[in-house]
Amino acid sequence: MKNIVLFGPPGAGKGTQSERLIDKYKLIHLSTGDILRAERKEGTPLGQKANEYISKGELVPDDIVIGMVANKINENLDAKGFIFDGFPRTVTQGKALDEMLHKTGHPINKMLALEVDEDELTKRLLLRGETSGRADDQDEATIRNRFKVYNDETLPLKEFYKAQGKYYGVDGMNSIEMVFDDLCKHLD
Ligand code: B4P
Repeated sequence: MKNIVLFGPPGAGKGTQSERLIDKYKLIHLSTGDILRAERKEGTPLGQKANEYISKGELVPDDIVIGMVANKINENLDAKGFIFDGFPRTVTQGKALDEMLHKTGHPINKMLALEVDEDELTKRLLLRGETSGRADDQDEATIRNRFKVYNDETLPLKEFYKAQGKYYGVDGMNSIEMVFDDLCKHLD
């Protein structure tokens, strides 16, 4: 089993690269952002609650997200592995993920981190906001808040995985194809 965390700031290309990686390596794509947006679209209580946070660029509370991920792992215990996209986003989530995977006997192999500067990220998100309908991509102040939340709450995970010898940085400023090739080198 291959379990990979795809890491990076908002708009770094986690979703974009995950789609390609799951196609090539036949892993399960576990994107907490996608799951939360699907819940919101269906108008479930969880989706309505999540929307309060997403629309402001804040993180959805850990207990909600951790519960969703546990369900998805338990539904796919015979999978070849998972690409965790956008999860974990806090050290609490990282510790919870380690515990869940410990029970399966298949810990995280690597954290692959897409490194992109904030000007480029802002450009990408605003561009996506023109067509995606995602409110969190349309307003520059919300985008800046997402970066702040990332730096304060998510970036500490870099040290968390470094301490386990699992952190690998990849230049995410390159073209989608070049970034994909670099990620594959870490997976092959
Ligand atoms: P997410 O859905 O995880 O997404 P993201 O950070 O916005 O973007 P991603 O990095 O996947 O970017 P993408 O490939 O699409 O999170 C959304 C929100 O959900 C969070 O803010 C939070 O509120 C909530 N949430 C999710 N998970 C959570 C958790 N675990 N805990 C708490 N809250 C959580 O790329 C962006 C754009 O760039 C695309 O348009 C793409 O085409 C373009 N692009 C990608 N790579 C490129 C490249 N190499 N060159 C040029 N353009 C590129």
